[in-house]
Amino acid sequence: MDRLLGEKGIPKDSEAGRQQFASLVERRRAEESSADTNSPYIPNSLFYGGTFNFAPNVTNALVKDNLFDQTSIPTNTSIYVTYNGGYNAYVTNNARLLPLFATDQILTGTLAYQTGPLGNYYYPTNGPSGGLTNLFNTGSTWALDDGLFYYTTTTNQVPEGGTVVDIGYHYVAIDPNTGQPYDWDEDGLPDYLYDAGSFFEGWLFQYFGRTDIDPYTLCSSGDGWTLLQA
Ligand SMILES: [Ca+2]
Ligand SMILES: [Ca+2]
Repeated sequence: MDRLLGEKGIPKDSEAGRQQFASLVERRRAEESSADTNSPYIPNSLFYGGTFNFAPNVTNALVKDNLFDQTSIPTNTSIYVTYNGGYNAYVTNNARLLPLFATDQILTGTLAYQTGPLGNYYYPTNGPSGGLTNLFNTGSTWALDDGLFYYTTTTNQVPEGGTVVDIGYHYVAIDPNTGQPYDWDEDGLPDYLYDAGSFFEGWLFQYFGRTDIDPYTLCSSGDGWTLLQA
């Protein structure tokens, strides 16, 4: 896996009870089961060729907003019944994850990826119907909710911002003026490291190194002081 994302776009290895990643898996075999007792959580990835061997054994395993570009997908429905899916895109006449979801997309055209500053799988901003441009704003939720506010799928580097998430892999958006990730508040910290322009989350990240805590709660030392006071 090339990239691990937490809910707020902050890299992390794992979270209690589930694996999660948004990845670029290029011509490789990905095995996703719940054999380690974690529930697979797989949003916004590109599986380019290769094999996606999915056998979750838990109904809350999530696979959404991914692009499977001619990926081999073994049929494992003798192992699992269903999963939290839909909003995945496939290329016509290729295997799909079972069971099928009505919200899945079948692409019928050539997938004309473009090379950009961080890789080779950007989408063109314009293109024929049935291709990559079909994936714009067709995901299952807001980009913000997937921690992708400052990420992009396109070579023009326009961040997702407040739009519906695009299906597939995202790169950190690069500010054309600086050649670096956007830093709109000019604090020297790339904005993608924290969430959606939230200065509070930026502050949490700066002082606590994480955003999933409430500094006003009591700290664990038992002295009755909050994390801020401790
Ligand atoms: Ca979008
Ligand atoms: Ca910043």
